[in-house]
Amino acid sequence: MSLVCFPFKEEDVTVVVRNIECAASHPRVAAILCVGYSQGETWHAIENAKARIERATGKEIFLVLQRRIGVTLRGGKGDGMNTALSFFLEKDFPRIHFYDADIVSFSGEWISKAEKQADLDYDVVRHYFPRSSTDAMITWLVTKLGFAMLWPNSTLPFIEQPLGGELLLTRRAAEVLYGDQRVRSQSDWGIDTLYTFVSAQAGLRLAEVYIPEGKVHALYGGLRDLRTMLVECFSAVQSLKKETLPSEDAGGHCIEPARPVPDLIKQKVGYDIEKTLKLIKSNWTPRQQELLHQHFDSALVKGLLNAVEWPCWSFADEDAWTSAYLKFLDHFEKGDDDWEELLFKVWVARVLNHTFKNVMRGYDVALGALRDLVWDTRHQFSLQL
Ligand code: GDX
Repeated sequence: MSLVCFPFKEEDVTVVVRNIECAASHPRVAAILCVGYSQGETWHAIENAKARIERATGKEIFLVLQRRIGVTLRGGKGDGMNTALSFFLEKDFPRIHFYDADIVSFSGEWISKAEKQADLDYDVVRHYFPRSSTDAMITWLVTKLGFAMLWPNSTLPFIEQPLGGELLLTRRAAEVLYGDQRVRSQSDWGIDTLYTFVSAQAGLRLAEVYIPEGKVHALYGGLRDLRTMLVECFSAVQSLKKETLPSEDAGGHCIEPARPVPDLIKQKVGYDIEKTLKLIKSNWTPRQQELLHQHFDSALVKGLLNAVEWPCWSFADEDAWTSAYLKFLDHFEKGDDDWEELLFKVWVARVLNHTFKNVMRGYDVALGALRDLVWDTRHQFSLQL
């Protein structure tokens, strides 16, 4: 019988309470753990619903505040998830599931699918979803691409959603992760990268299950909403760049095949394009321009500086992004606002280029271009090893 954890900040309380109730009603679930960032409105809504759900389902609901486990990085979702791991390891449940609290399409089937794979002795089970062709731009352009450059011969680049917050860990996996200092330090959005990487490095067996209805959750506005996540996810990859992986996949990796993507998801635009167009133009400083000239290819410099005058993005094609990514891996300094803003601007230009070059040609072309980028990069970097 498993423990299900919902890390939460401030979310639509009706959705959160409904998800807790749904998970608590599942026959394979023994208890629910809600880990809050703070005692705000969502916390109080859970507190108010707790006794009623416990009575109705006979399952205990633990409501705890996240602890400060990392020391150097921002205290965010990483501290929340690691607080849950530490709680889990002190109890005797055999498995823990994590789900984002704000998912409108969450159902008991998500739990059943993960449990079934864990029954086959997989240590980690991740959920993956059909996604819009403008969604997951950090996953594709930062995490999967970074994995393909740094560890091309591993399965890491082919983990469908390496940043997904929906996953099951067995006790063994939780011990490996929580026992790792790098994981405990990663208190911010980089936590998903660390869970994925350290699981692969430790040779844990991974299964991925497909959720055909998709993950319907709170939407982003302009890409600015994703700036912190971008910086923290890139920096997490950068922090691992000298790490090695076992040459063969010790653990094994099994993926449930995907199904045709529902039209609603195919038609969705993942971010507000109009708001985003202004982002490359704004917040320039003389030092950003200096860094740009000092470290990056002249075509990228020219393109970005042109974009100050008028929105443009054609310069930010796949090759330009891959080459800029390598420069960022070498020189990027987290916490330095100019470096962070440069990373953000080049990434925004890349997302706009993808949107106007690939997405305009239809969903299948757009997804094909993202898959090809990872596949070709893996090949290119494999040959360089
Ligand atoms: N305890 C705690 N502490 N919970 C947090 C914190 C925090 O600092 N920040 C966010 N959460 C909760 C939040 O309330 C929600 O339940 C969940 O974590 C995910 O946060 P959300 O802001 O909805 O993230 P978003 O933008 O939807 O990203 C999620 O999906 C991404 C993906 O699917 O690609 C999140 O799980 C990412 O880690 C993941 O990369």
